[in-house]
Amino acid sequence: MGILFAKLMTVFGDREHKVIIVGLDNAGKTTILYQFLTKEAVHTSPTIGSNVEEISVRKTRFLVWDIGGQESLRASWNSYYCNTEIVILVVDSTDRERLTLTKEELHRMLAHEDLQNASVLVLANKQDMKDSMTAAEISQCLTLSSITGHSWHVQACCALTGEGLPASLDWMRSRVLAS
Ligand SMILES: Nc1nc2c(ncn2[C@@H]2O[C@H](COP(=O)(O)OP(=O)(O)OP(=O)(O)O)[C@@H](O)[C@H]2O)c(=O)[nH]1
Ligand SMILES: [Mg+2]
Repeated sequence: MGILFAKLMTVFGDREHKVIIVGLDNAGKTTILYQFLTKEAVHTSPTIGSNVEEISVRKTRFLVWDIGGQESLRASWNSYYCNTEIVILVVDSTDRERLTLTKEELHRMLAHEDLQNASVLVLANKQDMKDSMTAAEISQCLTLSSITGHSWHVQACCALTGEGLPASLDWMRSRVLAS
């Protein structure tokens, strides 16, 4: 009965689903958060701490936390994990040098007990830049296929134009409605 009630609440849009946006500094997390919200590219500065916004997708409400990605801030990412349903990992698709570091952060995160039920959306951002890696290349470098305990998806996008972001929100919505 409890599960049925929770599902009905979800369908009628009464429950917020917690989402966190993580990734290295300069990946484009804050630009994505505000592109989700306003459908425009905003000017950003490096995030110290976090930003939080509510985003609605056809009556499904997400509470989206955008967390600063600078090295000194990464140790505190885990304070945001509790009750998270979706982790969005943003990757700067031109940043080949730090992809291994991103991979380590991703796999460390997914081992955390507070994220055991979370789904993972990897956004291969900055697709407008020439020489950006494709979503398939990033998927391979991050060894996403080795992730078995979490539902995951990779999506190419450009936070400046918003390309790829509506499809990302659709995936997020389908995930929370399915669970
Ligand atoms: N060319 C291009 N630039 C982008 C894109 N997305 C973000 N940027 C730029 O990348 C820079 C960093 O973007 P932010 O959104 O502030 O990055 P962040 O991941 O929030 O960084 P931290 O808050 O330091 O963790 C800004 O100059 C953005 O305009 C994109 O898709 N294409
Ligand atoms: Mg930021």
